[in-house]
Amino acid sequence: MKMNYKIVADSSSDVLSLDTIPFANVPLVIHAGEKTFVDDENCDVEAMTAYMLSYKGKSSTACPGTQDWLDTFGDAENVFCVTITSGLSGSYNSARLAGEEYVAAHPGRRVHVVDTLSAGPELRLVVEKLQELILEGLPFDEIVEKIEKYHRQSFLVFSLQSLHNFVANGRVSPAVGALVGLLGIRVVGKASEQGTLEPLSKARGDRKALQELIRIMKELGWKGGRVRIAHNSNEAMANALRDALCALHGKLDVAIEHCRGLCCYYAEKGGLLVGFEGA
Ligand code: X90
Repeated sequence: MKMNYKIVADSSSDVLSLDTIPFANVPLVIHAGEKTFVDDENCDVEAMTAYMLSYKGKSSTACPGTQDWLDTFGDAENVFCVTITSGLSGSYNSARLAGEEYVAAHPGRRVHVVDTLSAGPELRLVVEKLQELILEGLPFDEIVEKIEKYHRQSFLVFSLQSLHNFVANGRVSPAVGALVGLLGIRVVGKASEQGTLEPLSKARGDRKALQELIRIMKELGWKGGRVRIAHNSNEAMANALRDALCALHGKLDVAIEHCRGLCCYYAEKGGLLVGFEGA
């Protein structure tokens, strides 16, 4: 029964393609002065980073609109959308409206939108899980039930060296932003249940931040489940986390990647995002 399924995720997922199921990425965009970076497969993340370093003016981001989502559905009978947190972005709302329009125009077709209340590698986990459930041949409603349960038991933790772009775009309070003003200080935290940034502690240096991340992961029920790590120019920290987790649990399903445009912009240089299966 895996007839005509499609998975569509916004670009905060850092997922560009899938091998087995039709997939589309809906880009968010990053505006900086005269420049617009569309966070799709053509986004030159290195060039964007270099430009941002030299650019001192205001910058901002924008989520996809309803039509952007609609345009990706094609003629799929069953669509699963995976969005960045509705707590910080309008992407979920656009996807929901697109779903309503699509179903109204094509009775019998189905769209389910997952508001991950998260960003980055937690979306990748959800996309990969959806792929698995579809390949198992489960009916649509059962996949909906399973994926909603799954994302409530998966989590996102982060270590960030700067919250400048979060503050500049009004997505965290200046008080929270001030946590990481000092050189060498990282704010370590998680995506809250409302899908906002929840700082949990401060750490000096990546090594201390890693200890904090692992402590929080255990608190959230990590016992050797899948881990997806995304970083902005900090492969060393990503590798160190992978090695530490493997030392705790032996054989692990873990993958590391560099963030794409949107996550790079908000995670900023040195930032690390960790999506994982907890309890
Ligand atoms: O609609 C828009 O313009 C996009 C706004 C996105 C704001 C959040 C981006 C998060 C990227 C960085 C750190 C992880 C914190 C996640 C808290 C849920 C990832």
